[in-house]
Amino acid sequence: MKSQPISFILTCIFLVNLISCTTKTKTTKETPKQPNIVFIMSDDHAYQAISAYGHGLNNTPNIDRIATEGVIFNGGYVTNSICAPSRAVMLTGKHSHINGKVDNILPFNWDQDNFAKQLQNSGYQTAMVGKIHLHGLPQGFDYSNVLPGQGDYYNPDFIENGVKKQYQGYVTNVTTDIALDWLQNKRQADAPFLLLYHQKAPHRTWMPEEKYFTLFDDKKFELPANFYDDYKGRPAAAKHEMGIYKDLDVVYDLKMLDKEGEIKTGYRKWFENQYNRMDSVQKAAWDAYYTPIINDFKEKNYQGKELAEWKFNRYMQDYLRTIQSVDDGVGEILDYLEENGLTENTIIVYTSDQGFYLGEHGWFDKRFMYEESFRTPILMKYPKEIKPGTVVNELIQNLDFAPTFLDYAGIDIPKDIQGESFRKLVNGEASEWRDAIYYTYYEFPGEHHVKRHYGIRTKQYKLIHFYYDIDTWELYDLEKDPSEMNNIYNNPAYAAIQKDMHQKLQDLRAKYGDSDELTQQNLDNYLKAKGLTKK
Ligand code: SGN
Ligand code: CA
Repeated sequence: MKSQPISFILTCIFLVNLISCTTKTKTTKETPKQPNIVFIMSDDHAYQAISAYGHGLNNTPNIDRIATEGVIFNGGYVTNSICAPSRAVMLTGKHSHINGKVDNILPFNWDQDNFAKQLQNSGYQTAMVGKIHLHGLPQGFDYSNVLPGQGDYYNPDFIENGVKKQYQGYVTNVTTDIALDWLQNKRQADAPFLLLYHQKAPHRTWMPEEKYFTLFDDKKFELPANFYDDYKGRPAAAKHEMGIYKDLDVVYDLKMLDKEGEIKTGYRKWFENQYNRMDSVQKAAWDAYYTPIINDFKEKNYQGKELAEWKFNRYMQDYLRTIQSVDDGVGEILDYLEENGLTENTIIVYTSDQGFYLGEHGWFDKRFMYEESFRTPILMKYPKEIKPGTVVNELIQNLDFAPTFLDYAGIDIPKDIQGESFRKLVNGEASEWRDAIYYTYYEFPGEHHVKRHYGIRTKQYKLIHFYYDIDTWELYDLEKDPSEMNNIYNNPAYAAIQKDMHQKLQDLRAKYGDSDELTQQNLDNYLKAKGLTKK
């Protein structure tokens, strides 16, 4: 090769550097670092019990911060108001009849695709911490440390990457510590990350942390207007086993475990098992708080209405106390991200696996397609893109999380995902959005006795079909009757609306690939799994 003068070589080096520099700047602009995602989910957290939703029951300053610094969704719903199915929908972006996890009983197939797998394949570091309630080793996660099944409040067992071990302490704090430890010590700092940080609380039996034993001691919670609901015109609702008065167990749910054993209830033994997980120091603190309440309860010997209202208040106190620890944990995670310069490029979502009744219709628990359990809190922040104080009222569902995260991460959304990314909606750029959402519930015959049903909700109306050992329809005008007390199905004034809602339901079932045949198949599988043959 002919030799070149030095000036020519220098010019070449300069040019190469210039080109590579320009290219570098361009590359950085075109492919920005993908956002980190912290997906916080708690279990059975009613939107009524988040102060950002304005119900005035309690104060959740840390959860509220997510809304203040980002967006709050007033139209957040689930597709199936029960734990494991809700989580399966969240992971897959597909309705229960497609992902197969239709109830808490039938198994979940981890081999199917989920959004964590997608993120992992594109270079994300992924972790799952806390409650997942889906059997088997979580797939799609580099690290998992999860509660077996429902988990326990005190000194809980966890399964770390498939290996079981017990932790000392209160479950909510243990879960937060594991999440912080992963963020600080286990993840690779040079890759974007996905952290699923999922709390067991405030799930039944609402055992509070010592720090919050006395919170709400002097508070008398106001009864919801329909606490004494008579379920007129709603035969499926009338058959429930989730009444605060009728079904909450005084010892198991309300902690009246007297040492003399004079208070005998059906679930006393179950609560003893939970109580006995505590060590002597924890038990001493527990007894110091609850013994005077137990003695007072025995002395007062409440009956009827007085007992119902005492139960309601007792329930609310412990339920809300467990939420206070959840809120503290959210604060710790937010602080960690801030202190480590991770706030700007991290999407944080707070949600629950479904809503919950706080005395509305006289109930605790969930499952029904009525608003309090169908709706779920959803709050999200992402400073890079979302304006602080944004409010979204459109109908979104847990079905939409998977495609939304993939959208933010710049990953193609697989065609078979049924949810839609709500990124554009949040940014005010969506020219159209869905006008109806679909719901299914399958766990019957089962605990709490909520009959199998499916239905749709639009902005103003809701149509529900209860089936199996009943065949009833319910229609609500949610603007006139937001508490769903007045079933207007077959009311001539709503004939046209009813017809339209039936059509919409049929269209939506077809769109999502659901049918009477599939419904029947799911029923047959359920009855078989439970060893039941007839109604
Ligand atoms: C447990 C609870 C029920 C609750 C289900 C489902 N009973 O079985 O009250 O409805 O979980 O909850 S308990 O006696 O075990 O507390 S879910 O959130 O996991 O779906
Ligand atoms: Ca739940």
